Amino acid sequence: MSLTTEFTTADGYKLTLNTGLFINNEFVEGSSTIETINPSTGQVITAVQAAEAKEVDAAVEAAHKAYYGGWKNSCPRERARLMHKLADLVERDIDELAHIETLDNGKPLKDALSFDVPGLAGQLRYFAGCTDKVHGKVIETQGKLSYTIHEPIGVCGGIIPWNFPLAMLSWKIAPALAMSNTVVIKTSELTPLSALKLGSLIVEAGFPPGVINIITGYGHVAGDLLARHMKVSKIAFTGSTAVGRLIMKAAAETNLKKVTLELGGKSPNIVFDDVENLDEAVFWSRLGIYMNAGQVCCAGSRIFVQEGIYDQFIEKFKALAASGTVGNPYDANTIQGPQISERQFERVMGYIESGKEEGATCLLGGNRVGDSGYFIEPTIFTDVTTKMKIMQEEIFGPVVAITKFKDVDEVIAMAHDTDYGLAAAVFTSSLKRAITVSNRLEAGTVWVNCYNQISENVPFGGYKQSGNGRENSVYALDNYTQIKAVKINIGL
Ligand code: TXE
Repeated sequence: MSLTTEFTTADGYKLTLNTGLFINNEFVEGSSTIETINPSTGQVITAVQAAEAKEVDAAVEAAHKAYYGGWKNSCPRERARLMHKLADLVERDIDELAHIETLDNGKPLKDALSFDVPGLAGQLRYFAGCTDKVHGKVIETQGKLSYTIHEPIGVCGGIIPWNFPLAMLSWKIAPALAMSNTVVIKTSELTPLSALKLGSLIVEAGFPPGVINIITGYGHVAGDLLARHMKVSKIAFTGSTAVGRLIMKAAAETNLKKVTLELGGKSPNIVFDDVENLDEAVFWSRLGIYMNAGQVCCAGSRIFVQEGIYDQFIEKFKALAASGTVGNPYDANTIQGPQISERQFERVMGYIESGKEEGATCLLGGNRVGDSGYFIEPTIFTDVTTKMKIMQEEIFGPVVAITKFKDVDEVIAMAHDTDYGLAAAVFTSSLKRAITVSNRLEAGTVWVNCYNQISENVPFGGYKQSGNGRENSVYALDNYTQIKAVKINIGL
């Protein structure tokens, strides 16, 4: 059976897509298949193999064998060499990887080229540099020599979403590999293709079989099996808060594997009337909500604007939001592609309806774009109250709610009126205000005079129900190591 499919993208790029499960450095058949859809057209791209119990077991066994067969005690310099080599190959094949990402996910090709694929290479290189920089401590204790060692954990599972398939994969594999763990990644059933392509590069880079395994499958089947597997010692999840709870429960009911979660958000973006440059605040605020068609966990979906500049902000923001091209993601002018699936499209449209029903004003958009694919107009709601559904729940689409505020206390109270705490932003020209408001905000990231600026060397993660643990930066290494204390009696 062939485990590849030929495909030509809308801009004429010829692709050979891997469709097998990547286990033990080989592409293999699964127990069933899943069709993956091009969200720009609604048409099937191809069917990929899907993992069920047998294949999840095979992937975990491969990772387990690779861990005890040498990777656990591998030389840091060798791990770094392999990770840099993989990054080289990712950079070599950036066009191909970006075309696959755009095909399967719908994001503008220029975004995949400038953010997603370089992000993957960047993660690999950053964490390659960490392989030989994690040390224990010597601790003074009377009559004993005490020291600590940071050891790997073992087989690490990663369950990733569809909004940034390659980037999310890299957040899970790079720190794990650097710290001598082996991995099994379950991609989203909606976007399996780019990760499977990476499988070929993993073999070419020379990683030993079983160190990195990539499987596709349904969440409630393959994802649940991975979260419950007794030989998986740690699981990292990015996705919805509802499934995050299930992952924790699965871990609690089985081997108490370590769990890190990166979940949803309803991030506040606060614009004070002392901004130095209103156009810049509008530019960043637009990027904050409409990037990736609003399918970003830290999207600035609630904008709070101080009353002195409210009318001006609304006018400029509406004009800018209306100006971008929504459509074919391979077109260089396109700023916004489709929602990922029909289900997500319907879900976002449902939120737009609920906003209207609850009495908010739909100032811009609110409609489907075109008659094929899952495109939605950039949408703005005003006249909102904090208890409306569109102010409380993560919409995960190009929909923003804009609210007027008077002073700092009022806006902090409104900003905190949500279960989430992933990110926030403050626009102001006052250093004091930037710092004091940042300090008060309950969020894992606060951007000042910018938005959605994420890098591999700065930690990222949530307060409140947006998750636990931090990804990116040296903080992420804590998730992939366990500390052993050794105490030697030296008889003094
Ligand atoms: O997410 P799911 P969905 C939010 C966003 C979006 C909503 C629903 O609000 O509208 O979630 O999206 C796997 N055990 N985010 O339904 O289901 C699934 O296969 C184990 C925020 O697509 O959480 C996929 O690999 N795994 C977000 C992954 O979980 C399970 C990104 C995410 O899918 C599982 C995506 C189970 N029982 C959605 N059920 C972010 N934080 O960036 C599903 N999965």
